[in-house]
Amino acid sequence: MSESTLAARVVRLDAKGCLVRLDEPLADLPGDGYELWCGVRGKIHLRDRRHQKSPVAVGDRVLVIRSQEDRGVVDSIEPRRSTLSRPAARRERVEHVMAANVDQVVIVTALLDPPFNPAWVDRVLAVVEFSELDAVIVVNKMDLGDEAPPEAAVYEALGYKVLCTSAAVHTGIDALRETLVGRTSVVAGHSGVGKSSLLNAVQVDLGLVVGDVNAVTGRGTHTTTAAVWLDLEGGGAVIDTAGVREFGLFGIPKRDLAWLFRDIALFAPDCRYPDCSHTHEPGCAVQAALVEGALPPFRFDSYLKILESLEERDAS
Ligand SMILES: Nc1nc2c(ncn2[C@@H]2O[C@H](COP(=O)(O)OP(=O)(O)OP(=O)(O)O)[C@@H](O)[C@H]2O)c(=O)[nH]1
Ligand SMILES: [Mg+2]
Ligand SMILES: [Zn+2]
Repeated sequence: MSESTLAARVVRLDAKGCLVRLDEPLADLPGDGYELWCGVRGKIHLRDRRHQKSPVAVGDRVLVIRSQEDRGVVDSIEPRRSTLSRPAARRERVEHVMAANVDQVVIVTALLDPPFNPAWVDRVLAVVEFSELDAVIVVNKMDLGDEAPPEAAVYEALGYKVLCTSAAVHTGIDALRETLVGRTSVVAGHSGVGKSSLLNAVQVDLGLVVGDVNAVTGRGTHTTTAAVWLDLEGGGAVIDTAGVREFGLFGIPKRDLAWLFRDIALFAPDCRYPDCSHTHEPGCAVQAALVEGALPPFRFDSYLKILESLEERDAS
């Protein structure tokens, strides 16, 4: 056979293309013998071009063919164990797979600078639940205050792991490392919350670039631009993605939304109407729970906000 295929994983996706890391090194390959920039076979592009932004995602297991000394081509993609997706920019119905073959999403927030934003956490949680992945919530920059935000206790009560950390003074880093080792994680969080700082603290040799928080806007400066796969000592890997401003909701049907909120899902079966939207219907058990104080108002607000955005999507 003139063309032999090589097993590899997609480890970087950016404007330059797709970088794969081979399972077995090639002696005559420049660099460490493992890495090859690849194009993607036409047949893969054609298969699903209208519904997916890119045919490959970081984390994909692929078979590649070496086409030149330092170039290759992705010949096939193995079926994915899981995906984390969002709608493509300006194309709501096109899927942008941010990462493939992931176990968990580490939702990184900051206590301050930028301020803790539970509505955004709830949005990501909905996507994580829909993708059937595990979620871990990290509250970073704990050095800037004395106490975790009150919502943290709510998330813990719902069964999510919450870690309070400071990359600056190195607290909670061992617990974070323990959570990451042996699993494939996507790190999601707004620009400037300290994702790269935390990963550098977990493992010194990752050498990720740390940016400044803009003094005027209080936002980060989007230092990390590509999606990158990072191997961890002791096993497992982390996918560091560009700071996501809006964690878009891809493919979530409106009627499923309530089931993605663990607390709302607890009350919803007792609503009078099985298709209750929990917004105005009589006999709504979710509304009743809200009135009784059994459902935290911020969770219900997050639900309403997302429901509205799904309604807008469906109307467009
Ligand atoms: N006080 C304090 N500052 C921190 C902490 N962690 C990170 N920072 C600072 O916050 C700023 C942003 O940190 P990054 O690690 O670049 O943030 P990021 O989330 O990777 O940002 P993007 O790559 O833009 O998405 C830097 O100035 C860091 O020094 C922390 O625990 N406490
Ligand atoms: Mg970063
Ligand atoms: Zn209801």
